[in-house]
Amino acid sequence: MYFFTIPLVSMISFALIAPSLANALSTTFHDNDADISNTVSAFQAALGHPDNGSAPGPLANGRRQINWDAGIVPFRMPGDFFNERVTRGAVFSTPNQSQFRVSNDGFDNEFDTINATYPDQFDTFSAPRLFTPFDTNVLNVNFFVSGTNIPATVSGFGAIFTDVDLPDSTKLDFFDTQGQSLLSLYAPTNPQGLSFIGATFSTKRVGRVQITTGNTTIGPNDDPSNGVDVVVLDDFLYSEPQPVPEPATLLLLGTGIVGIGLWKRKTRAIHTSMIRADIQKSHQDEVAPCCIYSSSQYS
Ligand SMILES: [Ca+2]
Ligand SMILES: [Ca+2]
Ligand SMILES: [Ca+2]
Ligand SMILES: [Ca+2]
Repeated sequence: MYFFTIPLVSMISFALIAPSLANALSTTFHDNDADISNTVSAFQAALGHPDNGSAPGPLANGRRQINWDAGIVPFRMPGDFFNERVTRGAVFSTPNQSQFRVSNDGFDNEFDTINATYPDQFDTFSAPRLFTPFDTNVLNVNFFVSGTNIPATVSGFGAIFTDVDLPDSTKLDFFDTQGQSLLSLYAPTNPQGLSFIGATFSTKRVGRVQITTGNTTIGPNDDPSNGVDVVVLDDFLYSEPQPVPEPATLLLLGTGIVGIGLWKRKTRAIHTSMIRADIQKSHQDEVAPCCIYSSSQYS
């Protein structure tokens, strides 16, 4: 069942309003349908087609996806694996410099080497592998022009979670390049099943996404009746990472003097300058996420 929360916007079909909410107010979707694939497909369309795979960026259109399932993805995965080895423009980090883990069918199936009860709790959207931070339940996703160290932003990001038992345990926090919060989005519960949440933004660019998986590090038994909710991740989906414009170009863009065709690649130092240049403008903008997607799937 879909539940819509659309402040000041009439309640109409999710599929119809998703592409038409540019500059509109925030919209939330809670979907308890038996299958999240329709919601994921709609989110893919909102991000753009095609799936750009591991092609060097930036590309004009399309999206990137990570499903962790290829054999090349290591069991103990470095945070920069999906920009250095497989070029998809996403770099992961944690507050405590912890490692990341990818499960593996046959050995460590759904993280059963960490806790033998986990296969009874977790499910996959894309079989057979799942993903989790280790020694923490919080990770950050930063974006780069695919295959480079050029910082980038995206217009949308979504992730699939498994075994969300508690309504306030699992979320995505979206930030712009100045670290300003754009949106905090909680995952719907679905014990032993799949939950999907994602958002696209019409006027804002996302510089970082913070993912909170449950309310504990992976390791203990999942025990929501006693407040312990272990959650792990499957697929990530996000729009093509685009380079942050240079400060001078950004200011000119603000006056309409130059067009997007004049945007150039930039360095980290320029990125920092641009952030300062854009702060005043940013504070005046309304935070206006275009479309929010949320669903859960029973399996
Ligand atoms: Ca399972
Ligand atoms: Ca997978
Ligand atoms: Ca559970
Ligand atoms: Ca759980």
